[in-house]
Amino acid sequence: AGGQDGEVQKAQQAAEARKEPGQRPPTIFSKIIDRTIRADILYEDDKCLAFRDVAPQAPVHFLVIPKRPIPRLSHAAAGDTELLGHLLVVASQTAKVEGLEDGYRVVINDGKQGAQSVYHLHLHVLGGRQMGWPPG
Ligand code: D5M
Repeated sequence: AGGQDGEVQKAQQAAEARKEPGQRPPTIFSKIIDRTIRADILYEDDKCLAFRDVAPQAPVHFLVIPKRPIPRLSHAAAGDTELLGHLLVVASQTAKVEGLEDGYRVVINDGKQGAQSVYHLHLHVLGGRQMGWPPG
């Protein structure tokens, strides 16, 4: 025990720590999709889900996520074009249902500097108050 085995284990742990968060396995949003955990769902179809954010930053704040888990926007590929367009259309339609006729903000946080915390791509839709610019 110890010696070489310990070195191998240390190297494996270091490799794991270096991994991008986006390469790690399923997130809490997968559990919302499969109904393992509860969410206040506003819209669902075969490709996506919209639900209220648990920590709302505006009077109306919901997320739109694809059911197929793309970890982050920077991992999106040409084959995701139609799905990403669909998410925007669902964001717009759900905003309408939520009464955001005076406008709203759509945000995608990507990676560390984008302040992404859940590595399952999601659109934030925020409304019901005046937004500022630039964002923080
Ligand atoms: O934003 C991730 C967002 O996800 C953040 O605004 C909180 C929200 N969140 C986290 N867990 C839940 C659950 N369980 N339900 C609803 N909303 C949730 P990001 O862009 O990654 O920083």
